[in-house]
Amino acid sequence: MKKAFIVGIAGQDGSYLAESLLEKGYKVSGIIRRNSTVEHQRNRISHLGDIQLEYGDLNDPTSLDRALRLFQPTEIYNLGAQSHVRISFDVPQFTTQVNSLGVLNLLEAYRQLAPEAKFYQASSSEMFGNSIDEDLFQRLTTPMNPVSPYGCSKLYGFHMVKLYRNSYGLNANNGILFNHESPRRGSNFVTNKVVKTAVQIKLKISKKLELGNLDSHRDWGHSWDYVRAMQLIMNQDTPDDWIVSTGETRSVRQLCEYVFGQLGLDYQDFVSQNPKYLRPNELEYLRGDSSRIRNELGWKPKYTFESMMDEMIEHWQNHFANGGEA
Ligand code: F7E
Repeated sequence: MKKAFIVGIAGQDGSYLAESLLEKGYKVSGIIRRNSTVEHQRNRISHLGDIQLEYGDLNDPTSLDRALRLFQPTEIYNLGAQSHVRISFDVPQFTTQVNSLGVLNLLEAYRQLAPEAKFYQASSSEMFGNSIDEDLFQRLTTPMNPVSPYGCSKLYGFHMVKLYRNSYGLNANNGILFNHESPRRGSNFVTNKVVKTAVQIKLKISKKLELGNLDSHRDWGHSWDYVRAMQLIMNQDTPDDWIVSTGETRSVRQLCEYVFGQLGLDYQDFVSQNPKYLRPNELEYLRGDSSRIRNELGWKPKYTFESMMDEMIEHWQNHFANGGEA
């Protein structure tokens, strides 16, 4: 029987992945961190019946050992991270401990206790920083020059996965995923922040939306499509590194224009810039070349930018119609 162990199972990607693997007949397990508001911690996975959960932390190697001994996975997914780029400037050490040393801790536990398993590392397009090829795409050969503590910490994890693959013959894979969103995205990431606040403005619960840089460009896909890419990567016999992206790019301004437009509003009447949301250093432009995973593994996203944003708008409309918290 296939047994998946997911670090970060309570997060956006972890919850979609767990759901999808359960449907495919996997036994699914994961670790969650201790949190003072226990009610909020399992929001994204409370609808999933049959998963095994233990407390654990990437920074506590004993908890990783214990989990691997207990669950004996055939597939290990590391989706755990301090994943907020701006916040990584406020807590650079913590970000590094989780996103860099945490990966090392998990790789060591994997090497020693479950070396027959396959391993997936959530690597990120933030590792590219402002490098871009002449045709305005990023791909595996594009130099990686990160511009945030988050990007630097992820680059360490990326290289360690390759090192463990090459040194110990492990089936360890990197998926370099570009931004991916959904109704389950935290509302301090720009897509869900814009959608949630625009719906609040439409309902007159809110009057304005303050953002940082409106001119940065992102390649935004849907988390549901991206966890399917993770599974395709893990179904290969030979370990490798893969780019997962839509190949389209839009600015934060275009995002606002679309979302407010869908609600019959003009974003320019409500959106202003607050320097508080600017970053000490910004990654300006992301657009990924995912032709290899499309051609070789047959991956194709189901969502378009528009259908994804429409789903997120509907989610927040239903949330407030049902008396959900502002
Ligand atoms: O920012 C700009 C901001 O925080 C997107 C993570 O999943 O993707 C994500 O990182 C853009 C940036 O995502 C606000 O400056 C403007 O240019 O939604 P975000 P991110 O930083 O791209 C990568 C691939 C990851 O791996 C990360 O884990 O939007 N922006 N105004 C804003 N961003 C936020 N959060 N809030 C604003 O008010």
